[in-house]
Amino acid sequence: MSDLTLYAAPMSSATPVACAIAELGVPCRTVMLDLAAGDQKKPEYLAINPHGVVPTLVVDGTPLFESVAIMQWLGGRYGVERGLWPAADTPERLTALSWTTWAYVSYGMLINVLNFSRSPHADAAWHHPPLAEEALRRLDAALERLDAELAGRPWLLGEAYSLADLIVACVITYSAYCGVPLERHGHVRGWLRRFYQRPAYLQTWGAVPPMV
Ligand SMILES: N[C@@H](CCC(=O)N[C@@H](CS)C(=O)NCC(=O)O)C(=O)O
Repeated sequence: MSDLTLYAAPMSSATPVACAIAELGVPCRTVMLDLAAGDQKKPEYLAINPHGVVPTLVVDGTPLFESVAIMQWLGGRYGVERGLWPAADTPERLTALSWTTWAYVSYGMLINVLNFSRSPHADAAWHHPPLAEEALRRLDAALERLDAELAGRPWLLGEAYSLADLIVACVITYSAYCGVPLERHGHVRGWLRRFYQRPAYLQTWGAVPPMV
């Protein structure tokens, strides 16, 4: 068992990682940073994460950053023995890596474009309605592909729930908060509803989101 410390902030990119840790039931110290107060830009934190953002998971003294890398590592290290992550050298491991990285990198990039081009939290000078429209169109097409993947099976890897579901579902939930419509994607909505029943989800977020 490694010594783990998670640097986090409430309702942030660190929350899916906290949820994964709760799902796995591994002991982990949590250090809550106050982002509004700028804790993440203090020299002592920049020494473990030069990007000055949460989350960072310090594993036996070595920092690991980027949520998706942290959760994929947690899967390999603790998930296999708990039946929550596919074993190395299985086709399911490849599927898990594909969809989880897709969610954070490809789908996540489109969420960022959407947010920069229309979010009230982004500088109004960056707002660009045609770009927002195009991002929404591409996000919808991406959801259609995820919906097709989930047709005929309850979870991303088949019959069994895994951390792959947790990782992808957290990104899709965040996109819904950003205003990406899910109505057209019934398999995605059914899968999210199943995920929100997980005790680890309820323990971390406290309530089922209204959008499904
Ligand atoms: N791609 C990164 C994103 C990390 C990130 O942007 N975290 C935000 C919180 S949601 C943060 O720490 N922001 C503080 C800041 O930018 O100063 C990850 O998934 O780990």
